[in-house]
Amino acid sequence: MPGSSAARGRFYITTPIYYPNDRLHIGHTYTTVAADALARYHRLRGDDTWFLTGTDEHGQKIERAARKAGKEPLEYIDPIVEATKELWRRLHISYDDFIRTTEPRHERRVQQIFQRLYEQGDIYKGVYEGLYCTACEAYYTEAELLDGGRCPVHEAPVERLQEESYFFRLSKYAQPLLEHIERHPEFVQPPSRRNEVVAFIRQGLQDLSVSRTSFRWGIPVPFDPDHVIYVWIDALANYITALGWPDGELYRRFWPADVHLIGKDILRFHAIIWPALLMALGEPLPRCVYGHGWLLIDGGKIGKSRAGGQVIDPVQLIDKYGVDPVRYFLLREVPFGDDGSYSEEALVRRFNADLANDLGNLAWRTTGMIQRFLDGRIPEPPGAASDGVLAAAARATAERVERAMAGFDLPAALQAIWDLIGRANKYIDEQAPWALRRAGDRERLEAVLYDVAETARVVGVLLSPFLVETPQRLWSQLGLGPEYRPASWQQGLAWGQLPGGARVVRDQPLFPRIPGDEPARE
Ligand code: ME8
Repeated sequence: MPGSSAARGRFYITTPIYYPNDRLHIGHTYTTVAADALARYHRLRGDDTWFLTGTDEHGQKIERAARKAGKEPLEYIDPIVEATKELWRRLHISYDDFIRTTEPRHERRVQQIFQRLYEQGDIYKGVYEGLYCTACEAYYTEAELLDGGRCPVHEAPVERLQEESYFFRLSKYAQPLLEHIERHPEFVQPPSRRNEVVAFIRQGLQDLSVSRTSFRWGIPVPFDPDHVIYVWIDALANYITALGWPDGELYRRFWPADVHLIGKDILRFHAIIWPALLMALGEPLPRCVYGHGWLLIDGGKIGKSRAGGQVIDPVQLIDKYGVDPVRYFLLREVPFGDDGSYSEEALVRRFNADLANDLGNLAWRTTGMIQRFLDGRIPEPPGAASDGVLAAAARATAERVERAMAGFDLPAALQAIWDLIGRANKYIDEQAPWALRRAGDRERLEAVLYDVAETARVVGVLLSPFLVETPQRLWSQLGLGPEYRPASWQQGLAWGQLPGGARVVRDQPLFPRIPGDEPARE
């Protein structure tokens, strides 16, 4: 990448592949927007980056949803997958590949994985009897169930199933997994999730049933087509089938993944079953499985089909507030890793306090003063006339953001950027350009306004991984023109690039305040 001298890294990030049994909601949007911000950040830094998302289309849950709608599975799924892609388009999700598990490129390789594990003895045939939750596509032990034999995730009754089944020798991998987690403490994050995974493995792992005969909608076991492959084996494999495992060019380039970003609901699948499968295949393990918390509404997890529960349609939120306010709210509101509440009121509060007041005002005041005091032209870079305060603050902020991003802590990165915005607003108050003007101190006036405007430009660069329209709008107000794009993160952050003489454009505030601090009326 031109302008970047830093050594290039490599970055492969994935989201879960979502079930297209119903339209996606704000919870799926949360994970995907977070992954997008991380992918954009690494791309901007010049890292060779791959961002994978997709849909998980097999299994009984999908088969039942389709049947209920009187449709064939694919006929039922296709429009939901299209709506999913449309949602990602509206949010400017910059994925490099979208995998559907019904694609031949995936099905063929899942069969190849199953075959190989069978031939080497890691998969064997037996009989399974257990308590099964269809919504989770998972068996539970008695101890894991809620009172009354109900699923701990969906709180609905589980079913007793008995079937001939193939099993994966998960038990064999308990010890190697524990050793791996010990040697690589960053493998499961955040640390609270690591403790949960370690405690679970220490109880001992049972072999896992990995085929089903009770329904047909799945990938057939290649050597025994009465069985379909368990949907979680099918689904987890997407992270390598999409790269062309075992010998595709992308596979060699990007595996192992740097991070599988997921919700904590599917942590055990990703931090236990998936690495055990990879160990059995002799493939390297992902560097990190990051299990973030849940967005809650009124204290409950948002469900696609929670009876009576509210399901928030992200498209409506984008229509009402714009794409960047929605992205910003999701990335900023909840400490990453923790659970947090979603509400439209909170979104409006963030909009008014952070976007309209802090960021919007910085741009509005800066361009306003340049207009009034300097005939609308950016002054020349001040050199020694600058006190260097904002340049130093900007440099320190970039370092804070980089540290936060290395730990996947997106809210902390945004907090750092907002501290810089706050510092610049305070600097305007302290330096009082209007007083410098009255005193006729032209040199200081120009130096102060240059530094504030340059800080706003840098804020645009820092925000580029997170927001998709605002940086350009901010830069155009500073007279940079619609074509301006920093060549890279490093190049964009170099201080003093705002060209003197450019004419500021003061058309409208970036984020007009929403009246009343309450949800706007339709
Ligand atoms: O589990 N808060 O798909 P899924 C935060 N197909 N994140 C949420 C959320 C909420 N309230 N609700 C959903 C599956 N998510 C499998 C995955 S991967 C090989 C197979 C996000 O459609 C979060 O990332 O049920 C969660 O893990 C995922 O959506 C579950 O999506």
